[in-house]
Amino acid sequence: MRPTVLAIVCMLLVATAAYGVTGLEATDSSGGIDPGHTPRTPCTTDCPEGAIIEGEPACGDGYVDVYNGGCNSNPPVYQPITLNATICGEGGTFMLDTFTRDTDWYEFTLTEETEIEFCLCPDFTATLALVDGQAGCNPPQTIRLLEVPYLEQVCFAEVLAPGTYWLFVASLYFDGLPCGAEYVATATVTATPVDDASWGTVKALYR
Ligand SMILES: [Ca+2]
Repeated sequence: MRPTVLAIVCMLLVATAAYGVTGLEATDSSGGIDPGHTPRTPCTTDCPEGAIIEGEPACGDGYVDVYNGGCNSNPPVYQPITLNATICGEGGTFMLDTFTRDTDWYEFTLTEETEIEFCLCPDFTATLALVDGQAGCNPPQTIRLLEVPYLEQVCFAEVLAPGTYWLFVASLYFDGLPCGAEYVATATVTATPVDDASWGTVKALYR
């Protein structure tokens, strides 16, 4: 390969990698999509009563996400949720200059340390991620990044410090998924922090 051709190929590879970061396709801080999470249980995308309806316009060729595309929108835009949320959303892939995918970013803010369980049941092969909003978009700082199989529910739990976080749901792939594919995601508080007074209480017992 001539040097000039090699240089062009390298530039393309770098450009592709940069796009991947923006699309949350790149590796997270732990080195990549984590395939090993359990439990995986069969599920349906029937929307439970009382759930939040995502409400994003259906994607399709030429679609520009100004609704909840998070770091992939310009300017970035996030869909606020309150915790103990069940969200019924939709995903898909389409053509926008190149093959791309609808990404959905849900934002919540914690005022105290909180343990939260996140679950996703998609009717497509999906990416589920938790992103640290404090760090912004350049690049997004991924806390967890999971592949979720078709019609299987995958969950994970995290203890999170006060701050703003983004829950990310999208097709794992950038093409081949007609828009309107459904998912149900949940974000459930499972524990609030041990009371600040507890250590003081313990010390009081032994002083
Ligand atoms: Ca979206």
